[in-house]
Amino acid sequence: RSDRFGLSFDVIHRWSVVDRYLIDVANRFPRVARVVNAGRSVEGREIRYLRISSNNFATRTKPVIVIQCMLHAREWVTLPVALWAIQELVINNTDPDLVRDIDWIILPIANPDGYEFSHTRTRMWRKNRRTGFTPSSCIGVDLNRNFDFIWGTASSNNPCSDTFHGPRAFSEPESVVTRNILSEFRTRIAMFLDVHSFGSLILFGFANRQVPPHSAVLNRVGVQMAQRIDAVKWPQNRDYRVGNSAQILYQASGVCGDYAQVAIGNRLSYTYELPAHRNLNNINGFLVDPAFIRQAGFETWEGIKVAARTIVRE
Ligand code: ING
Ligand code: ZN
Repeated sequence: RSDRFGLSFDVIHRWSVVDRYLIDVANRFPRVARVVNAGRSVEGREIRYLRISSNNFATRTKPVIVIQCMLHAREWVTLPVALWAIQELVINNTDPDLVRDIDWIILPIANPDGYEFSHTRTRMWRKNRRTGFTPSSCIGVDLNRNFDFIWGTASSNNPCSDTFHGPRAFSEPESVVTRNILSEFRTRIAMFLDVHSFGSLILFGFANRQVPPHSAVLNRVGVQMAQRIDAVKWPQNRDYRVGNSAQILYQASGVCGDYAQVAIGNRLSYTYELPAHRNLNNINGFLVDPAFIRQAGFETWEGIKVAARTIVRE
């Protein structure tokens, strides 16, 4: 039995623990889960993701849903979203229809170097750990400005900036991993989710204020997800807001979700901003309340399931 198999939701696990877990899941559930070695980070960590499918993606007409977390190092609360999805789909098999009708790709830690640096040195690190921008001694590219969608127009060319877009689009191996997932499955991807924090937002394209042709559909499914999360969320957290990223947050360029929106051709691409840490002192929103880890996994998955079933139905 698999009763005690799985990662706990009382702490935010380190990269090496999660990495080993992906391999263990694939070994233990070989009929539904496979691990893919997708490439190496700047510092040489293997970036792995899980493919979850009832028949190893063989049904070419089956929709694919991609869940990507931790593109930004300090956004630790996004990790339990990936781990909760793996738990429900693979270990508990809570909703067999979701594995029967959909193929899943789950990338829990898209930026492993930055994530580890955020654990060991600088908690508020955001970027990857690219070096070599001489004469600047600053480190790191903002991976969510490094994608090839209006790259370099609303981001920084200063390596010291937290939104440094890198020397060119897709200069970073971590963003290339995501590009490769998108180019492998293209329009078979019915929904792409890039999970960030914080702000309780569900954002869609485009970050230059232009809206995709099917923005009414993006908005409708986004609102469905938001309403479900709001129904089960902690009462002290804000309601989710849904909308165009530039309109309800700020303008940006080279963002992953926008590149994905084009790559998957008028299907569903969202950037989630999970809730901020909230307590009476109103401390930094990137910090994680340990009591919220399980809830973050649970409530976000509730939202994702609503969209997944809408995709299957429509
Ligand atoms: N926020 C996103 C960022 O990359 C975002 C917000 C996403 C803006 C998509 C525009 C488009 O800045 C965080 N927290 O990273
Ligand atoms: Zn982010």
